Amino acid sequence: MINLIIFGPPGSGKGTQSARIVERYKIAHISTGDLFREEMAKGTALGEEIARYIDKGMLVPDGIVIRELKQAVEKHCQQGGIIFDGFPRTLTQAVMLDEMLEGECYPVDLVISVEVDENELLKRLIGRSEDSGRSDDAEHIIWKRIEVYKSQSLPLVSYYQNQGKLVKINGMDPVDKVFKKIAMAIDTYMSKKEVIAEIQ
Ligand code: B4P
Repeated sequence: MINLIIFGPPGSGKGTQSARIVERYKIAHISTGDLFREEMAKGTALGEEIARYIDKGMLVPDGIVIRELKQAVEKHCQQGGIIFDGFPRTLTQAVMLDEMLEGECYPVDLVISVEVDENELLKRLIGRSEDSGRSDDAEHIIWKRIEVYKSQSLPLVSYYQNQGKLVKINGMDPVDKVFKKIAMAIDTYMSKKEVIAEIQ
């Protein structure tokens, strides 16, 4: 049983690495980005509201995010563990997650912060835009998303450092190499309950 958060700027590889983590550790995957894209694809009123934020590179308001997430957490929290991908992205969301997991569920064990420099983020997301069809992968929107990450999401690094749960991973390497580092952090935690602060 292990509950993980994968955290990082847009394009740092949260979705890419989550898929590998799920395959290896057989835990549930909750991606707020995927939940929102599904809702947008259904063309519901909620989906249209969500699109108004995502299309501009802004965060979806906390109220909507928390409502959507709550159901997913309740469904999975008694099972073998969860990886939260792209959530939390604000301090309010982080505090809400801690509260949501109290009682019936288990707390967050590790927060994997994947660090990638801005030029590399831009290169990856522009590369993805060629076939993703994602409205938020246009260059001017990518810059906006990076700016939003710095102002609204980066404060979470000290929030989780203060809880002694943060592992910084250098995410500049190829996908397999980044995954090896993540797996080392998870395996060390699972076998010794030790949090490695940083893996270059
Ligand atoms: P997300 O779906 O979370 O997506 P992301 O940040 O763009 O990407 P990710 O880091 O997962 O990158 P990926 O693995 O795909 O969010 C989308 C939007 O939804 C947000 O901007 C926001 O508006 C909204 N949202 C989501 N959650 C929210 C929340 N909690 N609160 C409010 N709003 C929320 O990788 C990107 C590319 O890089 C891919 O093409 C991949 O192949 C490539 N890549 C990955 N790792 C690589 C590596 N090591 N080397 C080379 N290329 C690599």
